[in-house]
Amino acid sequence: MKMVLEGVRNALLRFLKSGKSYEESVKEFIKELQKELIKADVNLRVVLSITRGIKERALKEEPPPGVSRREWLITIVYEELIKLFGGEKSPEIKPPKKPWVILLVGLQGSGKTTTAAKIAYYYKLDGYRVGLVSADTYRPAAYDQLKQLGEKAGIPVYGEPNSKDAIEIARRGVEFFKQKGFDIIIVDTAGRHHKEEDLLKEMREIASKIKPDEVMLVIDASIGQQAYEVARKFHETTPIGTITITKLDGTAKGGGALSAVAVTGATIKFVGTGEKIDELEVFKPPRFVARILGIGDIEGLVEKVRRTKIEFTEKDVEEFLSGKITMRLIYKQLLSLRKMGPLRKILSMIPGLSLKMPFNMDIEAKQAEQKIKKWLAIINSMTYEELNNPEILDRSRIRRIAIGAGVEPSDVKELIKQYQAIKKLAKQLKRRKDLLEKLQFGARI
Ligand SMILES: Nc1nc2c(ncn2[C@@H]2O[C@H](COP(=O)(O)OP(=O)(O)OP(=O)(O)O)[C@@H](O)[C@H]2O)c(=O)[nH]1
Ligand SMILES: [Mg+2]
Repeated sequence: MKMVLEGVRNALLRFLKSGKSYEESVKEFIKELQKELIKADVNLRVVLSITRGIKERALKEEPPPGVSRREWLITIVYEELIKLFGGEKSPEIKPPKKPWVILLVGLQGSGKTTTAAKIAYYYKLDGYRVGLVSADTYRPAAYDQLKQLGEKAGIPVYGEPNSKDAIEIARRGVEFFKQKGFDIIIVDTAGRHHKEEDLLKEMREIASKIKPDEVMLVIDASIGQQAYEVARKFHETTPIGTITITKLDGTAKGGGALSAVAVTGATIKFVGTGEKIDELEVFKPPRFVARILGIGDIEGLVEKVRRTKIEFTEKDVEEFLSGKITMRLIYKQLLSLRKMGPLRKILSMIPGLSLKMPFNMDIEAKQAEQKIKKWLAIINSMTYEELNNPEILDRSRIRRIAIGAGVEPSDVKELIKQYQAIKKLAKQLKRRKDLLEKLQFGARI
């Protein structure tokens, strides 16, 4: 996919390398970001609100330990851009039932026929039996166009080139494939009406006749933020289930179209990135944004920051279950507790274990937050040696750590107690795990 918003990445790189003060560079970066978003035709009000949000977070938020403020800004930009393009959610691709009927609608030339073939091909590769229906009676040789595309991809096409009744063709086409036991049926419609009302009317009639499981609106990315109005108008006529944005490869306005559609709350399912049959991608905002921000250096940084934020690796869990506990692991647990503690979730999924993590016991939410802050500061004041082997913490070390963290020695002792509790718990767990494994081993023999 050709880069929409490529400039954002360059601006970020400049920001990372800038010799100016952090505040100065943030300001400069924000200006460039605004320019880039406007160039991509993102709505001005949206541009201002998103850049204001980024600036505020950049100046106020403290990065997690081990991450510099400059690196942290990348995460902020990453997260805010994801929101701009529709959030973390991924579209549902797998049809929830069979047969699944998709009705494609959209303005003239938006790419419906091409997209119909692309989607058919996409699902065919996924192992579905897919049929195409040509219900366009306006465009000359519309049936031939779809037939040719279908032939290339090995997908059967239903059409009645001599009929003018689009609604009946659609109905019979869907019936034809249903009877043959096809999994997915895609109906291509006309965009070429003299008046827009006629188009909307036909679309409503076809929809009420064939009762599609999914109405997909196809929008050409080059209309930029006008995509908002188009999506809204179509949605008013027939509830639009999903949206595909085409020609993202050929326009600088793709950012505008994507963000405008995201604002309507509609799900962008696919994006078209070229004329060829395989130039179609499932639209996942995080992946899309990661790509805007670029591969290599920036992506690595985002990863690093994300990993600091995203709790546990498999190795951590393994270490925990093997009873090997370090302060590092506890540190991660503390960080993750701020967001629900997946380790705890993992533990709760182990059969036969209903346990409470000591960290969660009897601590009210607010107090917990304060305590977690304190504990994080304490762990930050420990040496590597102490982190890996907390047993060596004696009175003088505890005092040093307390002074470094700006807390009382009793706070440090409390953390050590928690550490010991977790360690004990891990040992019990290990015993049960060993036992479980033995039992399973025994069962296999
Ligand atoms: N570059 C590029 N071209 C595309 C893409 N999708 C469609 N096109 C081109 O856009 C033109 C119009 O595509 P169609 O699929 O015929 O559009 P349509 O909506 O069916 O048009 P009507 O049936 O006349 O309403 C064709 O030349 C396609 O090759 C895309 O993702 N990228
Ligand atoms: Mg067409």
